[in-house]
Amino acid sequence: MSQTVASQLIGVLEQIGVKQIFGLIGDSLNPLADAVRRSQIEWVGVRHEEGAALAATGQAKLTGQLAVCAGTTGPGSNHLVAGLYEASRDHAPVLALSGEMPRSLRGTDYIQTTEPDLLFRDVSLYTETIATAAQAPGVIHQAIAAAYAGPGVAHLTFPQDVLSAKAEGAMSSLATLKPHSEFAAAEGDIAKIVERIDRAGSVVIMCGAGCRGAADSLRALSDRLKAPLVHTLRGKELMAYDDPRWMGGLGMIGTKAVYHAVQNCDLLVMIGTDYPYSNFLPTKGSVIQIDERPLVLGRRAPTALGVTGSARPTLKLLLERVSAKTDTRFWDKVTNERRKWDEMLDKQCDLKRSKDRIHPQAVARAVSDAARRDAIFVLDTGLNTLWSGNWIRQTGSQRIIGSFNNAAVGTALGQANGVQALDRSRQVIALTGDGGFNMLMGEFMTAVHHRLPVKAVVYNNSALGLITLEAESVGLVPFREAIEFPNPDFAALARACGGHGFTAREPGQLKTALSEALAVDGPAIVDAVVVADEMPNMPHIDLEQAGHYAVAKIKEAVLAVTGG
Ligand SMILES: Cc1ncc(C[n+]2csc(CCOP(=O)(O)OP(=O)(O)O)c2C)c(N)n1
Ligand SMILES: [Mg+2]
Repeated sequence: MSQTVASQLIGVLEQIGVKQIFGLIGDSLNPLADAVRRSQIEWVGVRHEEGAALAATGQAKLTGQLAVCAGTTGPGSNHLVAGLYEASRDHAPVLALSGEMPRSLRGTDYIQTTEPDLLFRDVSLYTETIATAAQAPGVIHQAIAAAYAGPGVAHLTFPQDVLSAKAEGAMSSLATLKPHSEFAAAEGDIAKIVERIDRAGSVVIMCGAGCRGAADSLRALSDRLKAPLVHTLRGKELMAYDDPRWMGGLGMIGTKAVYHAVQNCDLLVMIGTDYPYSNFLPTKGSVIQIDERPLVLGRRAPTALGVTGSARPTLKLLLERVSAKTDTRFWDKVTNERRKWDEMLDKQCDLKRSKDRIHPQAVARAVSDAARRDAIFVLDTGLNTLWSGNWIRQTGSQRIIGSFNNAAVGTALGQANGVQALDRSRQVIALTGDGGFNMLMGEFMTAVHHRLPVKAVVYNNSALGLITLEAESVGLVPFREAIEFPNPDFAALARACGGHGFTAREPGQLKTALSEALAVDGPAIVDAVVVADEMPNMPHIDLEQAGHYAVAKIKEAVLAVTGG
């Protein structure tokens, strides 16, 4: 049988190391599925295309390698878009494939008509419709190159008749389709950084996701400069929580010790981070930023020196050059404050805090304590991000991914499925709010279907919890009818789907529910019923906001008494 465009595409993906395609089959994708059927690539059929995009994104975020998802004509592909924003915002290389009606029907307002290149324009670095077989090799190459170059999303639309057409030509440059290499900062820039570091009294090093692989150099630099290491949420996973240099995070998912360190140091060195919350960054003092992306330099804080370079090789050069510092007073102060903060965290997550109610912090800490040393945590968005982000104590060999730039609710389970599909023996734990879990609950069936032993821990507060807080923080009365909702019995749901279900309603049940869930062979849900009105910590106390809380609390109390 002669090669079709579909089999040519699948052949290319196989050769560059793609192992799975996440998708939901339909008319126009039939020729593609037929090519997958005859290949080494596994087709992972999902229940909702957003789940496919999220699964591919989860893989790409974790590995930095191209991952692939597919949706069929019109509505099928439309469903991919929301999930793809995860890849676009977190710079993960994903190739999205849309099936499309045969070319002869285009432009006639036929059923399921869309303009995929328009629809995918915003989320993609590259989007193209392949109109002829001869065009396919070049355009497929360009799409994958674009996904890696961003990194980000590339999108291709294949009309059904093009997919099944006889292939023309071949792709010649597969070897170039890979993640870009790291590069060190230029010699002149290194000299400027060294000069500023040598001149500074206290130095703080802020580490983002771009520091992956550079933990040893960061430790050495921290020791040499007596400089606390602080991190963004995406950087949290890089070192163990109990490394004395790893002082904690900056921001709402962070500590007061770190906030003070960042505000009071003489020099903040930001490496591999585009940390967006400027109000937590110094307004005075001096900032140096080192990043591979020239575009991100200096845009979040007044920055005295911006340098392009990858973290690992640049740190190695700096280590050879910076002078050692001996004064540990700043370091000691931060360490001291950090110890106090950690003690406070321990108290807040103590299961004995209440007899009959589970505080959400205790859920995060219990998951963290029970997880394997190389587990992968996938966090969802909401109040639950604060609980998971602040109370998980990472080992340094665990991974933590989430929706940290897109901040989308309902993204954890789909991403967890993709990550689990890479290695079914690795422990993957999705930590999600009940609102988030409800959104793509059907993806639990994807896990059951494909024997993906994902564990989903649901913080069940019967509410879109963060929205209560958001309303209160601007002085509004939370609109309870819009915020609260009923839940199914998640444990029963898990069992109805063919998975395992566990419930914890009281503190005494939490550890057993978790350990049983982590011990079972297949996918499981832990329904953790938590206190709904828990207040998060405010490492950065904003008095104006605190005032708004008070106003809202009073308004609420009045409503409760007067009945509105
Ligand atoms: C897709 C999406 N829809 C809506 C929002 C706005 N939003 C942010 S947090 C949140 C509440 C999430 O509720 P839940 O999953 O129950 O988590 P909780 O805050 O209760 O822990 C909402 C609706 C969003 N960020 N993403
Ligand atoms: Mg909730």
